[in-house]
Amino acid sequence: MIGLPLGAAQAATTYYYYGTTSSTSAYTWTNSTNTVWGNASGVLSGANVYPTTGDTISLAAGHMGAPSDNRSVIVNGNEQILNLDTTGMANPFTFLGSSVNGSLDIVGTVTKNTSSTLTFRNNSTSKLSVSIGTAQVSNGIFTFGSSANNRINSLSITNLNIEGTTTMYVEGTDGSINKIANVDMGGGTALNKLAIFAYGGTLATDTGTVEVNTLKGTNVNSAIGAQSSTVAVGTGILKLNSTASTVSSYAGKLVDSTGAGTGVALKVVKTGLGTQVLSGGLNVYSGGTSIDQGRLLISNGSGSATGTGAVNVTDTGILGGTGRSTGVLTVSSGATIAPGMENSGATGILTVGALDLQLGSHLAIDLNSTLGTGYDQLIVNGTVQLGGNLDISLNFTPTGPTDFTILSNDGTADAILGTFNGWAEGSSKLVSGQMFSITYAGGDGNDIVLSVVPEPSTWMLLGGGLLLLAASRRRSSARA
Ligand SMILES: [Ca+2]
Ligand SMILES: [Ca+2]
Repeated sequence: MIGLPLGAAQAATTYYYYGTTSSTSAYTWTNSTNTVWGNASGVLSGANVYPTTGDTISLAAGHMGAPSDNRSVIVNGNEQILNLDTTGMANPFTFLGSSVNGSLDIVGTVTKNTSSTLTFRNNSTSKLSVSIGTAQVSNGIFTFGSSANNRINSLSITNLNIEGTTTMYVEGTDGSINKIANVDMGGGTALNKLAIFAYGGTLATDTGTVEVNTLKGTNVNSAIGAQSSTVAVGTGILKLNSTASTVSSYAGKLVDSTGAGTGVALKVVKTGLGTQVLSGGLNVYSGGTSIDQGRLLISNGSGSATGTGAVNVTDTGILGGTGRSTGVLTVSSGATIAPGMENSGATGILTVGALDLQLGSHLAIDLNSTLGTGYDQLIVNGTVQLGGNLDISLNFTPTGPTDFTILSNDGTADAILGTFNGWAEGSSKLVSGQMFSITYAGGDGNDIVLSVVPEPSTWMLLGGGLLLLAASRRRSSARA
């Protein structure tokens, strides 16, 4: 970012764009009485800040000719705008790359609240990088890159709030990562959309990425998806790079196509040490989910929070929650499945597709009580292949023989393949001072059941207690 100009505080002024023709041929920026800056060639040029601290430039109606006119300015160099207000904007407007690679830094707020399209893009021969402090979008189309030949070189937004019936497009160059630190898809029920374009979409390997630190919103009709301007190949990647210690929750949809244009696959990648919750039940993306770092919690009551594709938990990633996922689930060495919401200690029932718990991976099970959801359970719809570690956290004192169905394998026919590391069929082990035994043929025949095994002395005490209780009851009934 370019530094703000220093100087004495002054009253904020709004400057208006007066385009005299369509395209880029001539424009001026004025306040109500004076032409303040601008030039005849329609270029923001040189290392400039337009206007000064606290000022806003406006693309308001009444200053830009007929509503059908397309207006644009070329960004030629590294330019800075403080605020951009499109209240009342009636014309499509474009900030356009020039013959040299340039940047546009809008350090304050962009307000986008009319149906006219606001575009930022490269031209066919050079690149434009855009950074924005806060973008408040509540109407129309807000687009970065507009076609296969006119993408955006890079995009960085600190805070993005999308509300209303709005679509935002991001089409970066191949392999580029566009960053939107905090995305809020808003509340309500409007059909707002964020579309991530796969670069050109002409090759299967083409990708476009939007990286997000926190993704939130309670609107279940919000949609984040992948698109292509040409043909349906390539992948749009939503990277959830959650900042450490942050927890954000998104209730909207994750889809292959947001509806306009040709669909390509959306892939979701979880990185960063923080937690992202996905609670929507209408996620139908097909590009798969990779959880490489931090925690992805799913809490959907129906459908599949992770779409239809495969789910891979790798490195130090954790998949948890109380929701449902249908894709084939592979957990690599170092990675963890932990039913229940939030951090360790919470219990819940997590439903997943076919499970491959590989050597060195972990299934973390909290035992907090004997009640239905008082202990963690994994429901698997599909095959179960085991080789990882079973990590038991015993958080209460069992008072007698107790069974915990920690993994419910669908049906009765498909036997579990393999065992947890160090837990052979029928074996017993001491965990937190308590002896447990395990079977992989429990429940209806193919479920994993962990049983508390009282020590012989405990049995005797327990047996004695029961005798005393029985004697006490006999005496009580004798007195009645
Ligand atoms: Ca748990
Ligand atoms: Ca079963």
